[in-house]
Amino acid sequence: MKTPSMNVKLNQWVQESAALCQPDNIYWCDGSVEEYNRFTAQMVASGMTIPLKKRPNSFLFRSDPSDVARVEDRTYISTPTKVEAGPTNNWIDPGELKATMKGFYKGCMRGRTMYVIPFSMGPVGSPLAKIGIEITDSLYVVCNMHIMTRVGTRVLDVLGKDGEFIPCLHSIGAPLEKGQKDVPWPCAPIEQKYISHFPQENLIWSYGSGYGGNALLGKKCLALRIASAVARREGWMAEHMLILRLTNPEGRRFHIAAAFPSACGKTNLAMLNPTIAGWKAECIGDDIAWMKIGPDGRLYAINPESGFFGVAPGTSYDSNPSAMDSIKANTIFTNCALTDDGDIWWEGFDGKPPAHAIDWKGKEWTPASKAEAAHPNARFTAPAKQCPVISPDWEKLEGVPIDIFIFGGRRASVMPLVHEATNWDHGVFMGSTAASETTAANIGAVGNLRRDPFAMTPFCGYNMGDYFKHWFDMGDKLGAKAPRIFYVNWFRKSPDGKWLWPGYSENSRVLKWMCDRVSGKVGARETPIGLMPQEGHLDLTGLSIPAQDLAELMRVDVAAFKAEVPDVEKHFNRFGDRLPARLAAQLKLLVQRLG
Ligand code: GTP
Ligand code: SPV
Ligand code: MN
Repeated sequence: MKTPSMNVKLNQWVQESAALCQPDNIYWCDGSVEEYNRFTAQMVASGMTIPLKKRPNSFLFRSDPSDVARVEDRTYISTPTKVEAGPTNNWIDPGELKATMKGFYKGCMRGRTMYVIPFSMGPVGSPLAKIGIEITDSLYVVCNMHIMTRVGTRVLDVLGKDGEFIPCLHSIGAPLEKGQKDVPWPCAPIEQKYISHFPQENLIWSYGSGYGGNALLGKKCLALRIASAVARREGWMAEHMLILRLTNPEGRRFHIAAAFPSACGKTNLAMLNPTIAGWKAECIGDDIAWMKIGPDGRLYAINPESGFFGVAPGTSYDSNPSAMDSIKANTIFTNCALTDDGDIWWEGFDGKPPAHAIDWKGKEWTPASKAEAAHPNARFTAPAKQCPVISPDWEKLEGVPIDIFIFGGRRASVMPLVHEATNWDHGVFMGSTAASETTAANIGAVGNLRRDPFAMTPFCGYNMGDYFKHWFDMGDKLGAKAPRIFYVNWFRKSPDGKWLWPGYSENSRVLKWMCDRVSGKVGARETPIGLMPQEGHLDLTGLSIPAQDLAELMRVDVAAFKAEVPDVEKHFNRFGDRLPARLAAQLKLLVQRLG
């Protein structure tokens, strides 16, 4: 296929990639509905996907059982020196990594088509938007990119003859020899998977996986790892944050950006359905925020994506009705169960489990089966515009002004429901020491407590010590206009393992307290770890929550916090002289306050 682009660099890179990967054909994606329909029909015909009778224009994919989530162990930040990648990233020398990967890329698209996907992260024309070009040999990736990003010819128009783009080379790593039959989900074995980033060159090379953030390169690779490195150089922020707008009964708007680790509640909070009278919520984004200081000195955020790649299990009309309404049609499902009447199902779905289904591995399933019907990291890919509570301003070119930052994670104990930072430095300390139990969003052990600063451990494209410093620099620039910072934990459990807090839509009560703090309506009580709601200020109207559960949710376990200080010290020590002195100072203050 002839190139539709006038961009010299782009055409050259496509030619070079084709020479290396040796595809049978090259296809340039135009982003049209016709193109999407043609590709899904092609995948139905080849047996790669199953059309769902119950959901118009929706499809179920089953991945290879070895390729079900991000692979942090195989993800690399390849900077010229190891120290630039820092202690939280895997590092291989760029020359060595490129040589290894070129070995794999050589001939890797034989028997397949190479698709060229021009995409924009951010609304086309936004001052914050960036253009990427993904080359891939996966049609699943092409169709997902259609939903998750803005794909097509208009991106090439913006790029013009000499515009800048971020090259993203992807291959599933499964060439087809002559006469070889394809499988439904081709991919390479784990030890051949590489998710590589070259931040100095704004370059992404991914090999061997077709799943999620490993393969949809606009998301974690571009919009977080590469963008975080660019943002630091250029003085803005790329964060693993949802964005939502809350409007109080008087009509005042608050914009909230919250960073929770993967599978810790961003999509759910982003589509919040407030249970408190008179408050309204709108969704702007559910996973990533790009933020820049505007002409008025406030911090403005855009959602660089255009779809949701959401965790399926646990999603229901009960927990997240807006997500359920977003996935009624035009949705790609991956690793969900298939019901006999042609719908999807997963653990935590509304109503009774189906008497019979086909599980995510394609095997017979009944409620008596030991195995899960859906993989814990099963996902839906749905257009953001289908969300009933999407904000009319979600594609505003200049973004929305952020009033509140929230950090958090999944912790069965220690962390109370909510506390507030006393100032920016304290807030950065809270973000930098955030900890959470690991989830199925990454291949590896689930439920291990780890430090996950700013929910960015798997996504920071440079030395995290420098990233902490960048947060201080941004705070210094924002001054009095900086967002207020809070920390939440929806996941505290009772000794017998039950959630103490009802969560989901009831989280609106906690957000209300934050907004009331920002508008000066309520005071707070000081505790050794920060500011907390005074008696009666957390609106619990209509909620019956046992007094002892509430007490536990709000308890600052001083002994437990003290016991964690050595772990925080160990965590900070990893950064050596890259740890900002202001963080060490905050730790000292905390230790003093804990007594
Ligand atoms: P990524 O897409 O991986 O970044 O995840 P996410 O942060 O968007 O998490 P998501 O909202 O998809 O939630 C992940 C899991 O946590 C789902 O199973 C939810 O049902 C569950 N969850 C979300 N919010 C709450 C909450 O307030 N309380 C409890 N107990 N569970 C929650
Ligand atoms: C996450 O793991 O934080 C996700 C899913 O949002 S993935 O796109 O696979 O990274
Ligand atoms: Mn995420």
